[in-house]
Formats: sequence, C-alpha cells, structure tokens
Amino acid sequence: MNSKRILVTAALPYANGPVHIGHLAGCYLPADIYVRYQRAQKRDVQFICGSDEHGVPITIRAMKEGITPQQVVDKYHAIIKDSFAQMGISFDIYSRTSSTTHHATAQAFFKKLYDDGAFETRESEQYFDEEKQMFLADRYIIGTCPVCSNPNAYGDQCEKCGSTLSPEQLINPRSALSNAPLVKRLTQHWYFPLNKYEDFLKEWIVEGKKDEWKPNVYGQCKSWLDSGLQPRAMTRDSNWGVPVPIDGADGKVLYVWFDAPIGYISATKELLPQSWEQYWKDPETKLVHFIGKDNIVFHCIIFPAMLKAHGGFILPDNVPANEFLNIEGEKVSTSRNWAVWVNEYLTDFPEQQDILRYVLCANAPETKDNDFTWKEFQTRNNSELVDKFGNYVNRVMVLTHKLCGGKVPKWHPEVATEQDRTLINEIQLAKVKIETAIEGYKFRDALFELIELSRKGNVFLQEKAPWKEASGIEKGTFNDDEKIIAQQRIDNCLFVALQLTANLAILANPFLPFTAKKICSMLKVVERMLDWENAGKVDLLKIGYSMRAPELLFRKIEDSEIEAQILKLKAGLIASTVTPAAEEEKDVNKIATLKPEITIDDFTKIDLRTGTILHAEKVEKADKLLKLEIDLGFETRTILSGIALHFSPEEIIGKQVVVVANLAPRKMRGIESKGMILMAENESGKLVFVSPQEAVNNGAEVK
Ligand code: B3M
Ligand code: ZN
Repeated sequence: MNSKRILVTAALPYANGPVHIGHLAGCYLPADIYVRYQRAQKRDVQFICGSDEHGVPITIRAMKEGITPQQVVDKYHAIIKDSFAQMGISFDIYSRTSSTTHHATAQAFFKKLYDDGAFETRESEQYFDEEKQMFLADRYIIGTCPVCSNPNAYGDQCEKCGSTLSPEQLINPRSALSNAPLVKRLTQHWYFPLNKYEDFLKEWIVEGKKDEWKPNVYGQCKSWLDSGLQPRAMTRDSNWGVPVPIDGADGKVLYVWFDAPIGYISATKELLPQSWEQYWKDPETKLVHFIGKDNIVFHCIIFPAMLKAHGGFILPDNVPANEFLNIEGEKVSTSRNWAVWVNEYLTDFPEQQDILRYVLCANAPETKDNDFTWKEFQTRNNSELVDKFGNYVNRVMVLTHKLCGGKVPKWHPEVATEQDRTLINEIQLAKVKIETAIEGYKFRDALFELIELSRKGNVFLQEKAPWKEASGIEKGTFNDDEKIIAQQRIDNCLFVALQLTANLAILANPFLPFTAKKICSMLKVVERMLDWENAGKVDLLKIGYSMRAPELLFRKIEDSEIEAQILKLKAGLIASTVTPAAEEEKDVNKIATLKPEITIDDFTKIDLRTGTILHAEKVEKADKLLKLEIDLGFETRTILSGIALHFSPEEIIGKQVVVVANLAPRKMRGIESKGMILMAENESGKLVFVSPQEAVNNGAEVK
C-alpha cells in the first residue's frame, strides 16, 4: 500500500426503488468496511456515491406509479440516502446524477470525445410510436412472446417465461405508452467503437497482472475480450437524461451507462471543488470501484475505455465485485417484491444496524451467490454476536465492576502467566490477519478473525476464572499473602481482558461501527482510540481509570421476530402478484389454501410426462373443452382439456406440456380422455401452460 490517496466508489443505485439487503451485501457494505478501515489507518480516502437518476429503469417506474420521472427520483433518492445514512454507510458524498454539476461534467466529457472524433455515427431502424411521436426503448415495446405466447412480453424480456428478447422477436409489437401499433423509423446515434480499444484493454487487464483481481471479475473481463468487442451506442432517443450536447441532436440523451460512471467524477468535483483532479488524474491515487457482478463490464471494459479515449484520467486499481445475495433460497426480485428492504428493516429492528451489517458481511457473496435466510440471521446473531462477542465484553465489564471497583486494575508482572502472553500475542496476530484480509478485499475472513478473537477472550476468562480467586478471598480461606496474590491474579486477568476489549472495539469498528462506539462509551475513552495504529497495543486503557457501567451490546433475536419477517416476505410476494384491479375484488385469499400433507410415496404414484400437442380442435356442444392429440413419445393420446375459453386450437399446436399420464380414463361427450394437462392460473384468472423451460424428449418423466 504505497499510494498517496485512495478514491473509493460504490455503484450508483438507480433511484427507482428503495435499496434492499442484496444491494448492501453486494457493494455498499464491503465498500464501507474498506473505507472505515482506511480512515482508521489515517489514509487519505474519499468515499463517493450517489443516485443514478437516468435511464429506462426510472421512466418505467414513473409509468408504473403514474408520476413524472422527476417525482420518482426525488422520492427514491431521499429514501435511499436515508437508508444508507441510517445503516452507517459513511459516504463522503451521496450526490445524484440530476445535479447541474453532473449534467455539465457528462456533457463536457461527451463533447471532448465528439470533438476528438472518437464516435462513429450510425443509422438504424427503431420502433416509433406515432401517437406519442417518440422512439421507444425496448422496455416500452410490448407484444406476444414468441416462446410462450404471453401477450404482454416486453421488448427486452418476457416476464412469464423469462426469455431474453429483442423487440424484433415480438409478435404484433405495440407501444406500452399508447397501445398503438408501432412503425419503424430511421434514427441516428453516436457509437463508441469499443473494438478500437481492445488492444489497450488487453494490455491493461490481461498483461497488466489484473489476474490479481477477484477471479469472477477477471474471468468476465477475459471472456468479453476473448469474444471481441463491438461498437456500442452511447446515445438514446428519450426525453429523460442528459441531453446530447451537440447541434442536431434534439430528443437525444446520453446512454445511461455513459453518464452514470461519470457521476463518480461529478460527485468528487462537488465534494472537493479545489482538489478533485488529484483524485482522478494523479497516478498515485488508487481508484477502487465496489460494484455488483452485473456491472462488471461497464466498470472494467466500457468506462476504462471511455477514460482512455478522453485521456488524463487514471484507471481503477481494482474492481472487487461481489456476486448476488439470494433471499430464502430464491433470487431477489423487486417486481415480485421478493426482497428485504433496508428501510423496512430499520423500522422493524430499530437500533440493530450492526446485526444486519454483521450477518451480511459474514455471509457476503464474495466468491459465489449466497443465500440470506432469516433463520441464519437469528443464529448468527444469537450464537456469534450475543454469545461470543457481546458475552465476552459484558463479562469483562461486569467482572471489572465487581472485582476491581470499575477501574482499570494494575498489572503485576510478577504473577503474569503464559496465558496472558498468549492472549496478547493473539491480539497482535488478529490485527495483522484482519488488516491483510481487508486490504485483499476478503471481508468475510476478516470478520471471522474478529469473532475468533472474542471467542479466545471467553476461553481466557474461563481458564483464569477470576471469580474463583474472588470467592477464595471472600470465604477467608486465604492467608494475607495468598489474598494479595489472588487479587493480583484477578487484576492481571482483567487488565488483559480489558485491553482485549479495547482492541475488539478497534478491530470491529470497520464492520460494526455502532458497537465500537458503544464500547468506547462504556470504557469512557474518546473515539480517537479507534485509530488503527492502536490495534495490537495492550496499554490502551490506563491503570486506575474508572469506566462506565456495563451495557449489553446485543440482544437476542426471538423466534417470533423471525417468523414475522418470513410471513412478511411471503405476504409481500402475494401482494405483488395481485394486480391493482384485482386487488379491489379479492383479498389475500387469492392464494389457494394448502392441501393436507402427503408423503413422497403419495407423490411418486403420479406419473408425469412431457408431451407435445400435435392437434387440437373444439368439441361440439362443449364450449370449454378442447380435444387434444398429444405425442407422449411412446404413444399418442387423446386428452380433453377445459381450456377452450383461454386458447384457440391453432395457438397451442406444437406446445410442449406436462401430462398426468396414469390418470384413470374418463369419458366426456362420448370421447374418452386419457390423462390431464398441467396448467397454472395467473392473477387475472387466465390459464397458462406448465411447460419445460427447454425442450426435452416427449415422454420424459417429470419428477
Ligand atoms: N445504476 C446499475 C445498478 O444499480 C447502475 C449502476 C451505475 S454505477 C455507475 O445496478
Ligand atoms: Zn414468454
């Protein structure tokens, strides 16, 4: 570590919703731990973040909430900023990309590239809404999904079957804004020729020893570079964003991924109007971008190429991206409301920020996707924070008040033992291990060492058992000399134990800042004690110094609190699947109650097979029934299905479905039906097929 200063950025969250714990675990918490540690090292560090207020995510939210994009960003910027502040994420600035400084900075950056001839213009045909007189972003284009026939698939994705789509693939595309059918129109955009920067990027990343980066980050970069880079449009047709600063570009804004990373620069300018350039231009600055894995290409390929094209800027030293945090075994989905929102956590668990910080760091998705469960939240809190760390500090404080009058006892070298020396040594070792782990972006390992150290403290107390010496003194079984020695042993034990307590505060401070502060207050020391240079020292608390009364650092989390959170998560999911119109008619009973439990044997009696619909026709005088011929691989079956009100025969031919193949045959309208097709009902009562995500052979067992 020999850089003069450190500039740390954390991904700018879209101001289109509150932040959830996946965001915290992904980048804000690790960044904060890193920065707090660097500050404690008294290094020159600045921590930059702000809201990303442009792009399609914002306009979509505006459409959903029926408000303007400006209202959306104003609302969520405030909520996000407040959540971070309350969680102790200690940005030096939390700005926003709608600021005038940012608009000017992003425009000047674009203009410089434009003037230098760094862009290529290209014309292409894009969907245009004639009613609204505007080009539409992919998300604003709705049509029928070519894969699952969902009539409301988006131009970039079908939310029913999960397929990634392009607007061209949609059947009968129409506008999400006006519902009008779309026409194609020619439009011009400015493309940044990333292909021209391939050599530069290869040299910087592949030959530049960036294999010291986390394997997930390096791997992604390498595969982008190996598959070849393409020019990328840096402008969009939209009325929300930073206007393109050149003549003849009316109705065009900068692509959000062009302007957002420049947001780091703008925010640094706002924070340090005089000296911001040192942080961005002096090669002795170490620039570190904390992000989630979905942002790797933007921070490791596109933004560095932009900085290179502009010239004069340094490049990131590291981009320690995390993977994703799932919740209770499922991917976070904001649209399905499957998330734990930070602002809600803060209301449900007031003053308990450090528990969440602890659990999210202990279980951080540093090398692979990880799972957050409320059960683990409870267990880690109760058995690690409460039983190990909290218990240790509390025992030391209580014992000091009981056995040493609440003052830091004297140290008596003559009765010092091997155990004292070992524990002191452990403190110094832990300091080095934690420091090395943090510098290497291994925050989980660092936190583990911290808890280990508190566990060793507990073992030390248990072995020394000063309460035994004390009861010897009390009972009067000791003679005068023995009494003196016994008290000296008590003093030594608590002297060392208190020094460990002070050290725990210093070492915990980057991770658990609220707790570190509380310990300082109990020990009645100023927070300057938390400076990293004090870690490893065992003369932090001066002999004879009196301390405040003990106070519990953590509280147990009860089963009922966990159950309430799990219920809340599930209720949120249900609420999100009910469309507003349906909400008026139906309440939460919408989800059918669960049937009585069955055994696995009950289930395996059902023979489910895949099959393809070869033929479908209406059944006379039965307006709900369709007669289907289904290829089950080993035979073709006739099955009657009550789906005629939902599907026309033509639209389902060729579909792969799941069939209950051993259902007893049944005659309806004179036709024998041999089996049943699995269907699910969506929130508006429409039936949808349960189909394999990928084609499989007909007759394959579904189990
Ligand atoms: N807003 C995407 C995200 O929140 C984007 C990050 C910008 S960082 C410059 O994942
Ligand atoms: Zn689909």
